[in-house]
Amino acid sequence: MAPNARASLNTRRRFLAPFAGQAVNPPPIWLMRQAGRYLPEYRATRDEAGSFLALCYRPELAAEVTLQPIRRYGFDAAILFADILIVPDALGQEVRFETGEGPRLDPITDEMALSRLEPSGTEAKFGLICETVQRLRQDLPEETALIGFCGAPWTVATYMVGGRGSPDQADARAWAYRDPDGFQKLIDILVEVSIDYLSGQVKAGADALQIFDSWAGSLPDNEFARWVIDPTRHMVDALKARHPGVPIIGFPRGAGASTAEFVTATGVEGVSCDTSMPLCAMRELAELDIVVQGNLDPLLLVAGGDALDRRIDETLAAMKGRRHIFNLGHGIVPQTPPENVARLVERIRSVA
Ligand code: 1CP
Repeated sequence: MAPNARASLNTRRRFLAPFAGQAVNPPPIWLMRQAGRYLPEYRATRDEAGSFLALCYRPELAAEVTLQPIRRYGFDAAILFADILIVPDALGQEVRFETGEGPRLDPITDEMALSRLEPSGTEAKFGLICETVQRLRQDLPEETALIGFCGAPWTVATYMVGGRGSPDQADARAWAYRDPDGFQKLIDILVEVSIDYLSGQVKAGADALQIFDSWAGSLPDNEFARWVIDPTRHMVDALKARHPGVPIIGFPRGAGASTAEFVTATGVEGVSCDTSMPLCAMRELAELDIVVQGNLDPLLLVAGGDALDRRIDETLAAMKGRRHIFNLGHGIVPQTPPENVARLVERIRSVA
């Protein structure tokens, strides 16, 4: 039996129960960016690697930082330690992470520049990431699920075109308006390589996949359909054909009123909701026969105390009886006190 088929039948992994149709109480928990700078042991391993990308490409160290939050908190799922910008880096658009400044890439701003990309040359770098997955499947506790991931084509394209993170994704949006056929070629390349990349992660032992579309919210509805829904649907169709039974979670951050359409049109089995999604809307999304993940404000994990406890309780009450996975609405921020994460896990597991 393929490793993924065995894993998805493994009822000891509570994380997978909601995908098999079961609402579990308390809900499974994991947190976006659960490995990262808020943990002193992460900072030590990152220093040992020398740079962020070196850490991603050293399977033994990447596996170690993935395991660190599992050891501390016993989350129900681990997420592979890598980054959404591994894909452009593997395509030959070199990515640099400058300390304190975020990612930098040499921008690709028109169809001509696409010739700089080498979709057939991704194997070595994807291979290193998949080696991390393999190690993790060996080293993780049997009851902990392993999530593989990549960035959605639209969000990855915003970094490739802008050359860095930006508040409005203006460069990618402008290209998409100016020359939709040319921009489509970039999206098509990303769809194809991302399918292979995720498929490799499943073959290496990932139990579930998450597709991060962090900048989905910057597009008006017709553009959202073309650059967010269509590419995601292609990926989901291809991955389902290759790996039936491996759940896929979409994270169309900021999609708001378009989230239900995203769910029904893409065929994802789970949707991760950002912090601005009202709890009553999360409950409604759960009626679409999917798993709903989210959506605590990461800043509540910085604040801690009663404010944190109250919102945890409200979230649990709103989602009780639904197929819910507890998570944040966006990634943990570096100034989060690690003890507040412990408080969160303890409260969810005791109150629910
Ligand atoms: O050590 C460091 O200083 C690097 C900080 C860091 C970390 C810990 C970056 C740089 N990436 C990561 C890991 C990461 N990134 C994971 C690993 C697993 C985990 O969750 O524990 C994942 C899933 C991501 C995904 C990611 N990277 C997204 C999607 C989710 C989101 O946060 O919206 C995005 C947009 C990125 C790009 C990126 N990578 C790193 C930074 C600082 C950024 C954001 C850049 C920006 O927009 O300014």
